[in-house]
Amino acid sequence: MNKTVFITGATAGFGEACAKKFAANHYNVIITGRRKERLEQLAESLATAHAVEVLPLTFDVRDRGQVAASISTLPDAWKRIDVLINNAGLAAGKDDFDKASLDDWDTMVDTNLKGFAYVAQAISRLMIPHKRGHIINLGSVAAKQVYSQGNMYCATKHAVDALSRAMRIDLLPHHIKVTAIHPGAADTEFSMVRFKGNRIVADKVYDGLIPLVAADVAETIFYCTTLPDHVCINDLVISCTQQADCFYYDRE
Ligand code: NDP
Ligand code: 8X3
Repeated sequence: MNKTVFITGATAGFGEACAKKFAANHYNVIITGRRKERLEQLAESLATAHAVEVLPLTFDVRDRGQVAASISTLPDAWKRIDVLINNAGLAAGKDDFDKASLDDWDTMVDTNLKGFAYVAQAISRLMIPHKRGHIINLGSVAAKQVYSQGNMYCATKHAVDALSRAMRIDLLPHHIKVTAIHPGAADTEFSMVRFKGNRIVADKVYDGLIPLVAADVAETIFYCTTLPDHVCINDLVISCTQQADCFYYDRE
């Protein structure tokens, strides 16, 4: 019988790449995000290419009513979730602390921290009766360091780091693995979202780099799920070879 993976933020970037990777490896896939059309297209292409079951669910992780309703009304056949990829998130803006937009801050806190936690709690409750499961949280190198103008984004990702450690402790008696993945610069829609569609500024992030791409991160996430039951990668930082950390790059 196929295993089941539940992926937030599957309409783009890491989430979409994970959906492809897990489907190609015979997982049934629950793909979620706000952009319904993209989810439906992805669902169709995965089901056709890999002969797996795909369930698209449209909801906004910031809305705890939507999160609860979407997860509590999963059909019974979809309630046995083996892996959660808790990935939906974003940076909104990159500004000095005194100039940053409060709306941007609210969006990041509501998505990266609160929405992240709503989903993790709801899915952990489905895993607990089975005494197994694997939660994979998307942090960032910004969960480990704070950089200029990264203020609230870095704070939300530090919170992901803290909550990953907290989940690992509280879910230990239920045999649920918790892995935090912390990527460096990866060329997805992330920078276009952060810089609100400004292509020139967005592209500068990857200037002179061969950056990570979404498939690199999906491969790594998938690898973490292939280890024996008694082995868990708790915390993993991944960057392109030209990036040492948030500050040191070897750009061409
Ligand atoms: P993308 O912008 O390519 O994808 C982000 C995904 O998150 C989209 O599918 C989007 O779906 C979803 N999302 C955003 N807001 C919400 C919301 N309110 N409700 C539901 N879904 C939402 O970014 P990445 O794939 O690069 O980023 C994925 C994660 O990885 C994020 O948590 C990000 O912080 C983190 N990360 C990214 C790095 C990078 O350099 N790219 C590096 C380190 C970490 P939709 O808009 O359809 O709702
Ligand atoms: C995304 C990577 O360096 O922009 O989390 O914070 S960075």
